[in-house]
Amino acid sequence: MQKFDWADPFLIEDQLDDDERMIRDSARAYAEDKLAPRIIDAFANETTDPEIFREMGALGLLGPTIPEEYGGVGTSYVAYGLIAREVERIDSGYRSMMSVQSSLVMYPIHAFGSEAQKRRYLPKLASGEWIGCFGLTEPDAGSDPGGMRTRATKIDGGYRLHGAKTWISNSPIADVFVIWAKSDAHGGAIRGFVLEKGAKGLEAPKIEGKLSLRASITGMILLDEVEVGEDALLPDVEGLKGPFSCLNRARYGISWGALGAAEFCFHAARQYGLDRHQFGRPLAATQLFQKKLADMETDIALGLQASLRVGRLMDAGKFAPEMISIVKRNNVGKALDIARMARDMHGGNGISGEYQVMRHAMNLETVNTYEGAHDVHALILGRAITGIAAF
Ligand code: TGC
Ligand code: FAD
Repeated sequence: MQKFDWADPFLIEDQLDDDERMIRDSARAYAEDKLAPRIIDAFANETTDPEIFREMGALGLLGPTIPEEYGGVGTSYVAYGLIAREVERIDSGYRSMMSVQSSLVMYPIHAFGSEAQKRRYLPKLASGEWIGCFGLTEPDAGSDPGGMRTRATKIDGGYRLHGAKTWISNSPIADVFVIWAKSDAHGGAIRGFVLEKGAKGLEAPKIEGKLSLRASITGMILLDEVEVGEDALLPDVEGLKGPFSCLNRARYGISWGALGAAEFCFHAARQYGLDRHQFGRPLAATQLFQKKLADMETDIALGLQASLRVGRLMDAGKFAPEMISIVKRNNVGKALDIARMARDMHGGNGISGEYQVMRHAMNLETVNTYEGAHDVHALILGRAITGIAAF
């Protein structure tokens, strides 16, 4: 009989290959040695250290699925998920920085860009020398990006972009801006453009005072008649499937990442319950405490197994976006419940920065909203189940 491991109930470890374990170990060591010591201050002071991109780049953690010829390491989506899990075990904001760069900036340039765009941007994004951001959401177009107002107008030799994007991760420190806009020259279809910092009319002010994801800088992107050359257009995609294809990858990574945060909270609650005595015995000796731990372990184990399955299907080229909606929605929702529960199980200490569980709960509020809000993924699934769009 197999000995039961409370921290790995379904033996995920046995289901990984050597390369995946190696990448996971390297991400875990980096996260523990370099990210964990910074996070309490970074969250408290709302600071983002751009050096983190360089550090991640040096370890091959940025755009890891991109082929080596463009600076990536050409690894699997399972390995990408494992990286997200380790980074988000420390903080969702750090995973956000990594996943925007990888799935929302490097992926579209690789999948839809010209050879010249790939050569110009991907190696510097992979090394972290350049930081990227992804501009889809607008003040009046969040869950419904098809309602965007940003326009690209054809001019001699290129395009003029005008509009505003909001809630954009990394934008105030970004060198490279992937912008989605409705293009007059393409019958009003949504097209992707790659802009660079310093373009005349391009600004990216910081959104101050977030109570969530405070270690990951967020801003707007203001486009005031920004002129770009023909070479800024991503040539190989048209329509919403462009940005949605990027979101598929990022949402999948989030499904792993959120469980990393949940695992941190579960382990912390378990240890707290073993250490803390009330009524003459450890909290962990009470039935209510044990039930909460059992619920946490169950949701994490089921969620990890599901994300691993989706990752294997992605690697085999056999995934459907709705599979990703299931794991993004379920795993983030469960992680948020687990983080809130862990906060409660820590009593008063649960609200202190030192114990970290409340920070995870605050972060996961954002993770539950971005990349398709929890209920929006229910509607994506509802449409697939009934054939009726209820948006
Ligand atoms: P709909 O009519 O469903 O589709 C329009 C076109 O897109 C195609 N498509 C997809 N293609 C690839 N992958 C997917 N997941 C796709 N979903 C749809 C579809 O086939 C169609 O193609 P075509 O060729 O027929 O034109 O579009 P809709 O406007 O009805 O969309 C509805 C809905 C709810 C699915 C969509 O609007 C949605 O997903 N809303 C959520 C918006 C969202 O997730 N925003 C994320 C912004 S980025 C972000 O949050 C980054 S945070 C990063 C971080 O810090 O980690
Ligand atoms: P809304 O769309 O207004 O939704 C509000 C509420 O209404 C939600 O609960 C939603 O579920 C619900 N709702 C919406 N439509 C329906 C419906 N038809 N039926 C029932 N309920 C509905 N975007 C980017 O493009 N790039 C980024 O890098 C990025 N980073 C982000 C970082 C942070 C910290 C945050 C908070 C957001 C970020 N976003 C980014 C934006 C994010 O994707 C949006 O916030 C998200 O898509 C939701 O849009 P919204 O905020 O406009 O909410």
